[in-house]
Amino acid sequence: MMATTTRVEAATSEEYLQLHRWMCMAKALDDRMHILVKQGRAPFVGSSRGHEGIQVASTAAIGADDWLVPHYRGLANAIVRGLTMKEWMLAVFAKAGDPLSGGRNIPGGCYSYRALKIAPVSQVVSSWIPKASGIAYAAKLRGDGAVVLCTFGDGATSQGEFHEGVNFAAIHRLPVVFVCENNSYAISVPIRLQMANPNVADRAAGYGIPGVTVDGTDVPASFAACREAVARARRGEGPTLIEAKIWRINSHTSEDNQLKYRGQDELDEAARHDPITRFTAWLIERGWIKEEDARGVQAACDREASEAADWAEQEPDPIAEQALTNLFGG
Ligand SMILES: Cc1ncc(C[n+]2csc(CCOP(=O)(O)OP(=O)(O)O)c2C)c(N)n1
Repeated sequence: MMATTTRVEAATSEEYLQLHRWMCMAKALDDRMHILVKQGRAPFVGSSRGHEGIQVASTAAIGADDWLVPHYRGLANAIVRGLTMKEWMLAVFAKAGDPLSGGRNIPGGCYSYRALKIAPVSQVVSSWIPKASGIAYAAKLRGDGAVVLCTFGDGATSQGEFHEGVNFAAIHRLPVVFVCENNSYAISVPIRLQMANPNVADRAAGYGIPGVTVDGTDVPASFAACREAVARARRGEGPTLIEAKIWRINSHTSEDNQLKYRGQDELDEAARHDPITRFTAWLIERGWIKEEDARGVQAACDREASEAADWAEQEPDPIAEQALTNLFGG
């Protein structure tokens, strides 16, 4: 049931420009966090550079009443759900007002946001996949029409929970869309040492569900594939496994130096597959944005990210006496 999606589903120029702005917001926050880490002001970045295209496409394909079960690299997913730059920076500086974890976790690593229907993010690779199927099972039992979007990396598909979660969703025809953001690496382990299949989507056949491979740096194609899978889930036809092939532009995290296992040639190639550059060119080609206006959007986002950081840094720290609040059930 392997298919390659290249068809462009009609979306309005306004929708596409909104996707572009969300991608620029994610890049601005990502770039700012790297600066803050270098300055010793922030602890850590798990970069989403290179992932923004598929992240905005998949998340824009679901609605406000649906659920997002993202992986830890899902900054652009959270932005599409409504997370603001100030909120993100409160988390980066582990401030009391951080709505993600109350300043208790590494930025983006482990959090949830109930009001935005973002289910708990975990560092335990692939542990969230059966949970996504569980949320979809609950939605089906309740008949509330909600769809669950579950995202993960290629490395996660080597874990047992991937098999258990996808298999369960397939058997019960659950309303869930699995999106594998295949950046070809699990930290330093290349995908050829993870699996013998050329495509993650090929694995879908083993569960009896459609598997779709899409170029995750192609935003219109990714959006079309995700909307189709969401519509299918909403019709009660069960899950789809979408594999978005992308390039990881930065190191796995700010604790990692990818030059130890990737050559400069490969990093240059990865930089040429920046989904923001590609999507901007696509928008310009259609006359939907001018080059200088696109640069202006990014510059405005960069300014906003910098101001959000300066603001958040001055916000109150968590109270020491409450360090264990909300961590353990009583
Ligand atoms: C169960 C488990 N094993 C190992 C790790 C260490 N670890 C953290 S991220 C990661 C790589 C995951 O790669 P992938 O799923 O491809 O996602 P990516 O980080 O590339 O987006 C590993 C092995 C972990 N957090 N959890």
